[in-house]
Amino acid sequence: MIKGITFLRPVHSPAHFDELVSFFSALGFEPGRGWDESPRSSGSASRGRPFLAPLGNLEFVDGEPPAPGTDLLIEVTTLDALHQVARQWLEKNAISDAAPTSISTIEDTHWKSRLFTVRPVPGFSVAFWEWQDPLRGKAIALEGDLSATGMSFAIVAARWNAVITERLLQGALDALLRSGAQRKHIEIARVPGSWEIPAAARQLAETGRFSAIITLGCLIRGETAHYEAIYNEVARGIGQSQQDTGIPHSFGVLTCETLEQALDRAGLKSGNKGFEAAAAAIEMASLHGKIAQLSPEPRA
Ligand code: DLZ
Repeated sequence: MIKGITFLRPVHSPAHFDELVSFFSALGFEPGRGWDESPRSSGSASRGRPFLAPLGNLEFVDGEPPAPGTDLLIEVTTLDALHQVARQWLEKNAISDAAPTSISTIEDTHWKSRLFTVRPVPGFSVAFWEWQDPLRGKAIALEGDLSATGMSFAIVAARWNAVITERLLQGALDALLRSGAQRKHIEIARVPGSWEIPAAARQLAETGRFSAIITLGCLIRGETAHYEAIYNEVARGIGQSQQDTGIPHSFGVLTCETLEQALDRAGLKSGNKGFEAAAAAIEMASLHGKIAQLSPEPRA
């Protein structure tokens, strides 16, 4: 299964490395996990600083490329603001070198978009662009994105059947962090069993601090007296908290016949329902924000 794509950009000097890291940080890119290697027997040290984007693709072009002179294209949704930040960064950080740094004005392209190019260090050019029609390429529907950048989450995890719920928790954290959430913006609350999830979820939602609440638990019919009664109340309580507080709650409470079934859904044969619950929470938090910003007037 293809998971991600990385374009490596060796730089010409340590100074250029630092300048590029500063430039991409200033533009608001989410930093990935960097690395530093001490000198090996060859005598050279190396380091890397990745920058993450919610989406990427590898594109081969036959004929004239979309932005001649640059081989890195970054699609954005706020081109004018980005242009301003890039210009200010260049003014502050311009380094004297034989080949100058530069930034173009924003121009229309022949492919219904607007674009500018910037050379933050000599020998490295990048083009930023956005569609003229912001709905381009999208179905006319309100949809949440799967980027968790800037969002905060609370996870409520039951300790009962911990062998399962700890796996769900790891799956949920994996989904959040890989989607751009920061660990310091994730609060984890542990409760004794699934029965206690709704009360904790509601209290967390009522703080107003979280974009969404993720609930994780595991009820096993064979081991649970009044299984239906507990399950119904847990589901009702989580749903009611979501509706009363208006904060999205995702439902990651497994209801299984056997421990084996639960294990399958906690990362063995049938995916990890904790991961899925976190992905649903991200999407709903994003949709929640978009709906909140809808203009009161219908679209023309
Ligand atoms: C009591 C109980 C039982 C029998 N089974 C489960 C279960 O399968 N999964 C679960 O999350 N919790 C179970 N519990 C604990 C209750 O949810 C609750 O924590 C206790 O009854 C204390 O209120």
